[in-house]
Amino acid sequence: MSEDYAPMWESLGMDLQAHDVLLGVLGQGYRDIYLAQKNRPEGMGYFDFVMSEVHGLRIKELLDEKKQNRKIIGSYCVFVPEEIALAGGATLVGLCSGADFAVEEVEKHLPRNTCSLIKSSFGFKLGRVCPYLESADMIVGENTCDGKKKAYETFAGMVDNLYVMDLPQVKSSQGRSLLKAEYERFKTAVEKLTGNKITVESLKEGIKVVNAKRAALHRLARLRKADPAPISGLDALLANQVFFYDNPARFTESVNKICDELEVRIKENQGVFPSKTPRILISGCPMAVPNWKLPWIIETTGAVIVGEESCVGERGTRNLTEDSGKNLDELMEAITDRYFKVDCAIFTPNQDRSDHIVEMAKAYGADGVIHYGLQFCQPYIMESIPVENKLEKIGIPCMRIETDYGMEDVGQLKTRVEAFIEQISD
Ligand code: BJ8
Repeated sequence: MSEDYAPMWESLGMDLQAHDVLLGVLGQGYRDIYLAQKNRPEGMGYFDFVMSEVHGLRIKELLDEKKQNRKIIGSYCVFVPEEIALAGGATLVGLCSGADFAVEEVEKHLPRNTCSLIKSSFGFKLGRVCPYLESADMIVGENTCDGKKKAYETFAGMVDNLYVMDLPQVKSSQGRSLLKAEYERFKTAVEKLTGNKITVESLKEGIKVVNAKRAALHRLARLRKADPAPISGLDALLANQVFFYDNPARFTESVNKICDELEVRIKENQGVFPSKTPRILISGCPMAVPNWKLPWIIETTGAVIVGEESCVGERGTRNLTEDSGKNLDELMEAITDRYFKVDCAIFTPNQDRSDHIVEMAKAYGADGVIHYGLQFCQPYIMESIPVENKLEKIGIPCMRIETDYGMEDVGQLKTRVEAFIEQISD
């Protein structure tokens, strides 16, 4: 990091010593996993910079925004509409965490058999090591899986600015009405937080900005259909992760720049790995920074990841929001329509998700699907069995993996991934 950010972190009430340890691990992991890759697009230099400054410059920018009276909203789920936050003059940042921290302390508040993602969010709060969390003026929790919704009850006692959004579990007309009502309630809460009234113009602008971000990722996704693959799955995952933190306009521009470069690569038949490298689609739980374990294992074992059916990936970004509404209600309806299509495994039944996995496997020319389930994540692990059955029935091999954020199972995972790659290479 180019500057001394210690005073800034201290002003946020962070534990500097613990935070140094975290940054040390993160930096080392990034060097070993990301910078060790070969043939990376030059445009990834931007994301290397973002990662090197992820707790530095970006936090400084957010604090500068706060000085200008802009509010920061933190969120743990792709169901929280960034369009509404932006329209109200707030900045939305993702808070999900992809590393274990303060585990002993966390297990005083949560049962051991809680998924790593939830535990990590608690660990980052209890350890006081997340400057995004500490900068947020409002933290939005959502009633999705049982683990999250019960965890927020405890979390409410650890922060003084938790806002809980209720979410439907069934894609019925009642479910849609609930989502719409909750988005209206969120709109009012954002207006109260920022003191700004959301207007047709500001909401249209918010939709435009978020659509542009998503469209850039759609373009990147389409380019990954090429063989040889022009970008590694690790790098594409990083772009999907940074989506949640970066300044939206700068993010869009940076992803589009990489896409320009990839188009040239494709024309010149240059790949990040040789042509005919086995192609994997990853499907399942979201992978938050710095959870790169499984993609790193896959791509150092002779395969390339060509898509992510995940909330940090296509499930989270796949649809744009219609922006032709003429009044606030029409625009809020369009936002509701867009988010109601997100096929998170908390929904029942959830046929759309397995259909989408098949569609993605075919579209990206995947030779096989690796289903990634975080240990103790009931919704995704439960769905992984019918997903596997469906894929196998149409001749797409699938392997189900259950893991956590620990590194103890790396050897065992590598052996399984190796066997799977061998199977799909035949
Ligand atoms: S829309 S996937 S971001 S809820 S891994 S905490 S499900 S036990 S994260 Fe998610 Fe929103 Fe759904 Fe997407 Fe629970 Fe499973 Fe843990 Fe999970």
